[in-house]
Amino acid sequence: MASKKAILSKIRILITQGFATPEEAFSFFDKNEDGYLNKKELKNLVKKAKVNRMISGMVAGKMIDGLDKDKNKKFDWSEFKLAVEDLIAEGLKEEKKASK
Ligand SMILES: [Ca+2]
Ligand SMILES: [Ca+2]
Repeated sequence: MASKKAILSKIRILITQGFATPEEAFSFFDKNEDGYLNKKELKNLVKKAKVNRMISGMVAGKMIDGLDKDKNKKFDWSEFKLAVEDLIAEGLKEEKKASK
């Protein structure tokens, strides 16, 4: 099974390279336009990031468990933004390590 790091890096690449801004990614995956990414919508994002379909539901669930601050089982924009900022910061660290 793919490591957590590999999965997060795929998601980061999707958001940073597939979309001009994180806002754009958020509204793209918010299919029902309620201002939240629920587990199903997040699962779509994970699939789109080319994470193995077999584990996409689990990955989406884990993201919500770990990053859903107000525990309403879905991401609002501020939660998503924090998650993306973390992902990008993590990516920069990796790049620094790799260039040493
Ligand atoms: Ca939604
Ligand atoms: Ca939430």
